[in-house]
Amino acid sequence: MTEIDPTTRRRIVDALREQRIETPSWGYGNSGTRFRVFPQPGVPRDPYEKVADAATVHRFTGVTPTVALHIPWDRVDDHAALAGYAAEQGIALGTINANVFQDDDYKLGSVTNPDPAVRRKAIGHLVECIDIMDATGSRDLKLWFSDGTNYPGQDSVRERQDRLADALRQTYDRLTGEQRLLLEYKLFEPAFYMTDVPDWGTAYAHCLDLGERARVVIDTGHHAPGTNIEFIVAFLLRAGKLGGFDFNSRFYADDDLMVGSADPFQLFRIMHEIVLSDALGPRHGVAFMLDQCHNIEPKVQAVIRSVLNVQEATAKALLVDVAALTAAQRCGDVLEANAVLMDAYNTDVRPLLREVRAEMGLDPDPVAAYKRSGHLERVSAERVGGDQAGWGA
Ligand code: AOS
Ligand code: ZN
Ligand code: ZN
Repeated sequence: MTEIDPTTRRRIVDALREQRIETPSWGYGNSGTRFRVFPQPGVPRDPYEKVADAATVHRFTGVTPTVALHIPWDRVDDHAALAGYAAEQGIALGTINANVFQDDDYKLGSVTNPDPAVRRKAIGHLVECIDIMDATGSRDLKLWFSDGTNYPGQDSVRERQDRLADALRQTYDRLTGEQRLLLEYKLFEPAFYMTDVPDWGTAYAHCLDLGERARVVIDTGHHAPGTNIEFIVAFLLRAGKLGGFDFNSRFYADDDLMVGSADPFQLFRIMHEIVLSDALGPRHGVAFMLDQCHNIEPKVQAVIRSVLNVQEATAKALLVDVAALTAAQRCGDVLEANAVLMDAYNTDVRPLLREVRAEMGLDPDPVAAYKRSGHLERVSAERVGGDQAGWGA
């Protein structure tokens, strides 16, 4: 990597300062697999303490000013009051995640269930989530459906698509102002034969039908192995339909490990497409969210680590010499084009990020600063009987 000129450096530093990453309330609670949930000391006992942990992450990173909520896991009597508490802590409530997958009624599906009464119940929950958004001031409703079938012939694929379209329409029509509907897809699990929203194409088609304020969410763990996720990013950005990401890492399926830990190069390739499309800043409407579960690692520290991983991938993407890349592409110089990209990826951006943090008045090493702060020791003493995130019950 050649020396960065001062103008480019300024542009990169400003972009990194402007970056926003949303952390998930469920990432702070106890989680696990169906084999075992290992409880950890100091985990939040209620949504207020999850918000407090998210605010702690923001104090050390400076780029995570919102926390995503999950309903019903984070249902409280007064969501406006929770939003007020978040503001006192220096953050805001972000995306509202609907949950229509943990009720006995949803065994055969929620919005695509063959029983109209179950579908009505599910749609009622989605509408309730929008009521909560009205109270919290959240912009985005994120929908992930576990709906699908386990056996060929179990239900009509086509009718389930009709039911899905109808539920999405009723939900979308309830949105007001700047509110958006973000539709997340997932290849499989818990349905193993057919999932009703299995891929970006299905999500995209439904969002296209719905209208301007419906967009697709890419959860990086929701694809078949080997899927070229950055292609999906580029396609959806070009179509104006990328609503955001659920970032996490996977080795096998929906592992929900820390983003950038399994395949940092993939994260860089994704961020490269974001930078090329000038979609990094908050005004572009792409929400960068984490969707992770920290089963064995300390949670707040793991969320901080994840944020740093996203920042490192972003800094590398911002370092790509786009003029040199374009020149190489235009004249068909395959190896030079690839070399330009790899040059940026192979640059150690940690010194640059330390400068960014110092400029922002933060400790240049957020993990070390967090460990020094004694936060984990303090909450471990204060919080007894921490809550399960909701997963792996
Ligand atoms: C499920 O696999 C999806 O990743 C959802 O995004 C997730 O369930 C939800 O947002 C919170 O757990
Ligand atoms: Zn997700
Ligand atoms: Zn997932």
